[in-house]
Amino acid sequence: GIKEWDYSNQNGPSTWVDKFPMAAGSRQSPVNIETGRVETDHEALSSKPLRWKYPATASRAIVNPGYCWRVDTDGDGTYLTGGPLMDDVYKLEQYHCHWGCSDSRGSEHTVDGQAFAGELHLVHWNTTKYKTFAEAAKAPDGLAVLGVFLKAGKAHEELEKIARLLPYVSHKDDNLPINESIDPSKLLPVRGGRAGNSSASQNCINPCMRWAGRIIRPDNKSRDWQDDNGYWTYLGSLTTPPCNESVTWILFKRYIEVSHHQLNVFRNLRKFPRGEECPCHENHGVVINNFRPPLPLGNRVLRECGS
Ligand code: 1SD
Ligand code: ZN
Repeated sequence: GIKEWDYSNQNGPSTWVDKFPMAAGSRQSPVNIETGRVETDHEALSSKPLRWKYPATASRAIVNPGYCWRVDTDGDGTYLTGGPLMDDVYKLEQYHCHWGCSDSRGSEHTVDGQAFAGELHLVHWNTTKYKTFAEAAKAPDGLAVLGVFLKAGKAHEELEKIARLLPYVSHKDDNLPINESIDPSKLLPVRGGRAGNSSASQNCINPCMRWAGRIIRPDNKSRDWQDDNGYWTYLGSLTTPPCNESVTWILFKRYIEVSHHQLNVFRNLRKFPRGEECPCHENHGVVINNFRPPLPLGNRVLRECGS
């Protein structure tokens, strides 16, 4: 059938606005992060650390929606709170990934104009204020997405569990229950120990208060942002249609490493359903370059936080 949207020349990001007017809004994602212009949160946007917890059993099924791989989760027992989210408690709904055709592109957000090989998104919704994910997805403070950049390098152990399942969901609409433990917190680039009971890992990033007094970073890049165990945050949108302006973005400054081979496994997923003919004129119908290019930050403030 005729696709509503995708990443091709014909139905790609520049055309989404025709069918999804929200894509033309002033609070769109992704954006380019100019590290020299980030504001340190000297107002102490929140005096609370950003905290999260995911039971090791949270990952329930792996899905191929035709434009990425996605792991649907059982939100029970998961939470993300603090930092820019203040006291509201968000639950994990799913996580998924964006990647390129080569290791030099694939992320949605860029840092000083540089793209990474991929970007992982952990999508959460505000259970303090809303009753369902769908309701939250329409609200300005409804969703929170944790973003993690992927860089080609060493193989990633937790992502390897996902890579091993992908051949079973090679085609669009394929869906496979997950019967092993795939721990979303092991996908995050945060060092440090585990706390709490053994069935769930918990972690946190210290309050923005720690940054109090360090006013806007001078426009020099002498300090390597990769050394920071912190994050950038701004208000944005879903990066796929309908591009709802409902997301508080939280992007880790540290990347995780994933091997070239693991990225190639991602690049082998198909955009078309099992049994349908391969659209061989389009890269054999494989899912590649499933990222939206950056949009203007406009009047929005991009803050950094962390310890
Ligand atoms: O691309 C995802 C999309 O697949 C869907 O999961 C949506 C949430 O309903 O989120 C976007 S994104 O903004 O997290 N990329
Ligand atoms: Zn995404």
